[in-house]
Amino acid sequence: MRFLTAGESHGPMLTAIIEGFPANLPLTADFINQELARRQMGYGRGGRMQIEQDQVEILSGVRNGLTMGSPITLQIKNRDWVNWAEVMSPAPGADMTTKKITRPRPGHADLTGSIKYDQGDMRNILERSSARETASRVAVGAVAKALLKEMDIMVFGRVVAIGGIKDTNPLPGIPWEELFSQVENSPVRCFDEQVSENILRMIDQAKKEGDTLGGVFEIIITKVPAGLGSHVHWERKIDGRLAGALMSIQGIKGVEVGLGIQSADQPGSKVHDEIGYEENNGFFRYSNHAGGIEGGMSNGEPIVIRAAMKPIPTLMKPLNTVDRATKEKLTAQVERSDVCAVPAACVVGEAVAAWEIARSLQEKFGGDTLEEMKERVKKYRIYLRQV
Ligand code: EPS
Repeated sequence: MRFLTAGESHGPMLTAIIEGFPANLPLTADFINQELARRQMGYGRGGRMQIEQDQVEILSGVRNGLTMGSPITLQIKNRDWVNWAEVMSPAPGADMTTKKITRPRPGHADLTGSIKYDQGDMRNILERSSARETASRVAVGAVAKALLKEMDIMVFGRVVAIGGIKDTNPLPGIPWEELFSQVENSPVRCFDEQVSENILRMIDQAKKEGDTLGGVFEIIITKVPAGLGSHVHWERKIDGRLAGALMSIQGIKGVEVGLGIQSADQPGSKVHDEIGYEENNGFFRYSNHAGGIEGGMSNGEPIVIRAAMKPIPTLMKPLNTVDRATKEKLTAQVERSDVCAVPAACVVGEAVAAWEIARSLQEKFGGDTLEEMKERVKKYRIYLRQV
């Protein structure tokens, strides 16, 4: 299973092609659109989200609401394109001056990208490095989620910190659905209402000061059978794959699994999860410090991974920089942008994690059709309860 995305932030559209997905999976544009809408929510977004109302068009691979096994093409139109048609035109004669960028933003792909690809106009870099691209990945992740749903696997994210304001409470011992629905109702995807409110104030303050905020989100994946991924070779380790997927989201600077960095501070007796056995239910762990992954494999406990996003590099009160062409010391270019996109990144985190789980599931169980895959997963789950 693989996918490619294409498209510029202010180009006509974003496109994704998924290849290797099983046939007969129920899939509708409505289901994908719900995920796209979730990504667009979140307090702290800028003017662009008022313009876009992301809607997917399924252009191939699906017929009569079911996948056919052939490549699936997804397309999301950029509504903002009408305002950029001359600037972003692929034809010779495009307007190359009105929106030209030569003053790179510290922390952005602008400068290094423009040197690497030798582009005098850094717009040619930011158009693709923009987190607008994540809309495509959320659409792809929605397809993966549709497959996981068939196996009863749920992927969900919550924000645990923004701008240094943290929800330090452990995961509340309530049913997942309850936790998820409370998170879904928070404008910053935060479970704790008081923390949510403090974060809202913090975002308002940052906006007033022309600044931006980063934060941390947590992805929880439930009912993953033990044994996805493998210890036998580096690129098959599921923690490596999930971490790589999360790190590939724009702005992410750190990822941890379970206790993560903290596990380095404590003795083994406090870190490792003791093993239990229940007849007819199989092996389990008494705690989940490992975040559901040991030896590069899922161990049957919920997978819990966190990712840290840096503050967005486009500051309304810009930092110092050097002009690409004149080498003059100036302040960075100011573009319309967001103050905080951590809640949106959290939804993107769900999508990329869902993809990696779906991919690992398909590697273990194979199957050209949904029925084959489901049957094999069902049998394996019986084995896990009896082993
Ligand atoms: C982004 C800058 C802003 C964001 C954009 C990511 O876009 P614009 O320059 O058009 O105002 O809104 O995010 C999206 C468009 C999106 O769909 O998430 C950037 O520079 O990364």
